[in-house]
Amino acid sequence: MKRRDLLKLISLGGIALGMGKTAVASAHKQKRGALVLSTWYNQSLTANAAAWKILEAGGTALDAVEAGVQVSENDASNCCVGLGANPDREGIVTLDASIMDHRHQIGAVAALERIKSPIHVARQVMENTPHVLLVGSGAQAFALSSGAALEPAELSPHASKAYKEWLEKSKYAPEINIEKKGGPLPPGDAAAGPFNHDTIGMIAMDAAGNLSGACTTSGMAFKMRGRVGDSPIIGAGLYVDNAVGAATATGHGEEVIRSCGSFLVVEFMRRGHSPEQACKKAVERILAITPQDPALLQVGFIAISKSGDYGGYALQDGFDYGVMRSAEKTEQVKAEYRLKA
Ligand code: SD4
Repeated sequence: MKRRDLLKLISLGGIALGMGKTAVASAHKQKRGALVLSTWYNQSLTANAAAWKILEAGGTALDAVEAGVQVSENDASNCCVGLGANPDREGIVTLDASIMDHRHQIGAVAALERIKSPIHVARQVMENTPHVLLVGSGAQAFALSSGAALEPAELSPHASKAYKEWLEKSKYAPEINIEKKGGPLPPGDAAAGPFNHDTIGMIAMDAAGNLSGACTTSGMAFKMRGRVGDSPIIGAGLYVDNAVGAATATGHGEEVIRSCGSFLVVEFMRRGHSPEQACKKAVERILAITPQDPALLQVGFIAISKSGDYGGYALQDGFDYGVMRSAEKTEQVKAEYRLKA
């Protein structure tokens, strides 16, 4: 099914693929049990469904989040995840990813080129090296030595078109996520226009009650060469403390790094805040500390607590996330947000 059709079905009430309706954010109380959340409407339902297959078969949250975000990595039409994504301002696709499990094991890659699944390489860094983050050509060499293939350097058709359009002005001004202006656009195919986001961050709890998370992205479209965002930075784009909860972020990575955003969300949950409250407080921290004009920023967080509650919150309108709790119960939630007009 094309993602645009998928979106239509969702707005009609989600009759396909066992989907639920788009919900409005509220307090989400949940008894412990398998659960998966991921960012952005145009990919979260399909990614969650892949993660769910693993969770319902009794698999680990770690395996689930890896398989879940790989749906986006493998989707050549995705503007912002995997090798089909928008390039940096030199026209080169560079990918960032991180993964974290319930034992505080972490792995990440940044500025990785021509490798299909950055999240898998991040997991290999976690499991097969004494390190936690590999970057650039070293990360690529590690991926190749670990069995990955070197993929072609060509841009996908939609990325090539978007890059050519960007080159006409070559304006270096990372922009706010486009949904702000009037709600969600159709999914990120060429016709949908210049999406500048759609990082997938996914967090999950398995049947054993263990938490894990994964985050993977091409980062900000047309970024400076060498720019690394929050997604591969543990504590910023992703954090898991199995005793407390898990959180992941999307949006302007610089702000998420500045605030140690996902770590902050988990720490607010440790102090007793609900996942949504914790996400809100982290957004408010960003508002309080950013030297940037907040009207030009977007940041969204999602979180799961150890008790199985979940929530999300964003700085601006337009952030949604997907939630899946059973084969029948899969829905998209429009996150509450802080900057109201
Ligand atoms: C970054 N946080 O590299 C990522 C971008 C993003 O949806 O989330 N896009 O800053």
